[in-house]
Amino acid sequence: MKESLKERIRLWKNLYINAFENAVNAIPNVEGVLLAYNTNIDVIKYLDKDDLEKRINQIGKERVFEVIETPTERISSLEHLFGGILRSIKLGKAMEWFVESEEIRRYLREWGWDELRIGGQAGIMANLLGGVYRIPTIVHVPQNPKLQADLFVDGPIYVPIFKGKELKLVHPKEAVKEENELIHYIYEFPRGFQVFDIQAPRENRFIANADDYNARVYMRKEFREGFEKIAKRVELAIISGLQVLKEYYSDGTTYRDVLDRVESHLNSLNRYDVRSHFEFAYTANRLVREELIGILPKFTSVGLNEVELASIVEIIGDETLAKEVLEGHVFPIIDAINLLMDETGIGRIHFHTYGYYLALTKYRSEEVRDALLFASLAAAAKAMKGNIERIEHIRDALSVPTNERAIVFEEELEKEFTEFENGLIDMVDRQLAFVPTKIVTSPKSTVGIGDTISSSAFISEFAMRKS
Ligand code: 8BR
Ligand code: GLC
Repeated sequence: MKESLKERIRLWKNLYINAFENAVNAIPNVEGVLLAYNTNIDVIKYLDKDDLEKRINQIGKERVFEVIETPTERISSLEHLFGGILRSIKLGKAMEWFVESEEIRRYLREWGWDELRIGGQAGIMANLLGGVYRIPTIVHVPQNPKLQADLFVDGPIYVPIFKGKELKLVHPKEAVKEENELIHYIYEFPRGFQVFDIQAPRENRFIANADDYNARVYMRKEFREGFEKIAKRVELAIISGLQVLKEYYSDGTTYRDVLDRVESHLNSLNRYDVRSHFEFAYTANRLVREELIGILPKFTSVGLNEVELASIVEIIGDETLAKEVLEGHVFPIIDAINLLMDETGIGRIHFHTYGYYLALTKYRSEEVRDALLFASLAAAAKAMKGNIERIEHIRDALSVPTNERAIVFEEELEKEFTEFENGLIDMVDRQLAFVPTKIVTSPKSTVGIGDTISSSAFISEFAMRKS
């Protein structure tokens, strides 16, 4: 059946409204979720052209511009810092470089910020799942200083602490310690942002990471010694923060030491039948990336974007397919996620990109699509507000227009797969779900949208299938 663009948009509008109701009604069914491992403090600064140009002129524009072309990927001087920021603006790409020098860390503090937010995938998801969806949430915090604890919203958000031999769950604000402040300085810029002759092709951010704990996936004692007890208290787990691992560290340990611990956590989760999702952030080190693909069979689900999928295809597929995935066309992406499922046997793959999401599952269920639609509303709310505070903010996103460009993909999918209906395609032993997303024209900020998408889809799908 051939519908006009207008009719298709109207059909999706109805699907969106139903999905929102179904998800919101089902979410209270989730009894507990665990989020590990990376939590930090995000300080957000919205870049100002005059301020940035003045600072760059002071240290010498030429040397900064050299870094744009030959990126250092780490920061030990002001040239590296500003070169990184300008490179990110020029390419419109998200980047995260580690700050090695104490002097630069002091400079960053003095430069100041506009907003403080909880950061790290685990931290961000905790405020959403515990604070907004009101699901009992246990979150790993490598350090728990007051500045960070105060950024957790009120609600059923817990960190485990030992009282004698007993493991207790308390809100992070009730477990504050004089520990380190793990700060990530986030420099956001809008599409079209101009500095010297450089213009941002799209909105994005540069992150200067001044955090020695998450960089090594530090796990606090309660997680090292009490993990079994933690696993028993939850139905779902979302694991993130492994993207930073390096091949080896100066004290002789390697990524393998961390991954052994992660695998033992996964074994515990699987023993207690806890469904687990892995949030696959961009992992620069190829060997670590290979190892992460290697542990995917232990997970129930994985979430990724086009850059992350392409980086996986470089390993399990070939360069041509990796390139096609990056270009964002839907058919190579479908080939790539099928390949990833063949290689790892994982039961659910959630792919998200600007304009549409896909989910490939080993089971058939309309709830998979509804969960993607709900996630798209949550993403639009996050883009609009920066912080989602109430479920009503997500409802408000129903009025954001549905991306019309993705409707072209929908038509192509319909031509290719005769079975295609309401975003669902039956692929014999698998189901593919496709949804066009809501796109906010001038987002407030971009950080944390990916985490919002993956966690909202994973938990709402589970909740709806449970009810
Ligand atoms: P990553 O950080 O994992 O790339 O996730 C970002 C996701 O946020 C994109 O895949 C896209 O779906 C979504 N997104 C972005 Br970026 N800008 C958006 C906007 N203005 N409105 C809605 N979603 C957006
Ligand atoms: C990375 C960054 C962190 C940010 C998060 C958002 O983990 O280090 O600062 O909050 O991404 O997804």
